[in-house]
Amino acid sequence: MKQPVRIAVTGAAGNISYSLLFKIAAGEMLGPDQPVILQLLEVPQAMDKLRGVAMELEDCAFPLVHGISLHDNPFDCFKGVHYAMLVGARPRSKGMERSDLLEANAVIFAEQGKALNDVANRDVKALVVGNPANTNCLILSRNAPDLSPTQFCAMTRLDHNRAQGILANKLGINPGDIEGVCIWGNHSPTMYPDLHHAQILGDEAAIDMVDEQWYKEEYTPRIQKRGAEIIEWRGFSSAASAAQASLDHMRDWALGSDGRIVSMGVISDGSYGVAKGIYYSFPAICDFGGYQIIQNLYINDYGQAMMKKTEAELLEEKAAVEHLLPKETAASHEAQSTSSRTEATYYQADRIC
Ligand code: NAX
Repeated sequence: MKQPVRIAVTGAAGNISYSLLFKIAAGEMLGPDQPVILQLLEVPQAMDKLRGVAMELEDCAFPLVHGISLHDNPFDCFKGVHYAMLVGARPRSKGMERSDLLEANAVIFAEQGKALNDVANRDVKALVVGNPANTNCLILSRNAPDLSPTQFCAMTRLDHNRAQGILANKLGINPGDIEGVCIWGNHSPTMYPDLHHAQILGDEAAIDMVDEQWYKEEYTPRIQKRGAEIIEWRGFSSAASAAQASLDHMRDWALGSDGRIVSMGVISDGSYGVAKGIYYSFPAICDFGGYQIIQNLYINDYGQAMMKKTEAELLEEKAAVEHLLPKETAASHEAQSTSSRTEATYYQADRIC
């Protein structure tokens, strides 16, 4: 039996966690032979609700769960954690400007970054789900100067999965037959869902199988605004699909993506001309517990304009919280120049160009 690993989940009494925690406990994230200790964080007002969730976890009698602890303080919650799923965030309330939302979350993620820096396992992998995810991730990482910025990611896997699922439905094929879909940029309506590198069953270019007008005028805005579409129909924001995506992201990051391309919001090292130092979603391959940004994909003029637009939004968000960001460290400079290693041998770029 393997040693248990410690997994922190924040916002653990919320909607996404209500699905995510049970999947982790069932072994869907790290495998059926990996015991886990769940360290759950909530705000003080939600501790009773969290206790109820913990009771339900207990009632499932999951053999892989070797412990559950409940916290209202990140410095206690993050002690020794190997994985941190940061789901909890401050939602936008009435009358709140975008800059207020960024600042309110900056406070939360600055504290959580300091806590990870001080008490987490030195190899911790932290995934930010709570919105605005990319900029929250930047704040988190900058407040954890002893950890590498490559240990932090913002979640764009839900957008990636949506892009794959909706394309599969359009073409009448299985989502598993599609490879190479990717999301560039921010987890927001400026993101760029890119089909130009996607293939069907390894030999047909997906972009050739769809009408250009449909791709640009229906598909792209639909992926960009899918969250709002779900709210319109369901009355609540995406929860089960977000839980599944966060689990997919962490599983692939930890165990490898088996040669498949995934979308991850990672620290930009300047690849594709994207400004360094922001968390931008790139196509990546995961292996050996790390990720590599895929290099040398051909980006047409349309794609370049889309990528610039979402980059500009991230730079604006960064500017709005700049006064709250600690100075960059030598480690973060190094990560910005080394997070994508072009010598990757296990990925052949020409397969999908
Ligand atoms: P809920 O409002 O159901 O749950 C959030 C929970 O976080 C609440 O229980 C709240 O008490 C807790 N919380 C707030 N501040 C906290 C703090 N400082 N420490 C610990 N817990 C805290 O939201 P839910 O539907 O679960 O969504 C969670 C977050 O995911 C939201 O920010 C949401 O916008 C974001 N999403 C991100 C997605 C992505 O693709 N990156 C997609 C899904 C989702 O919209």
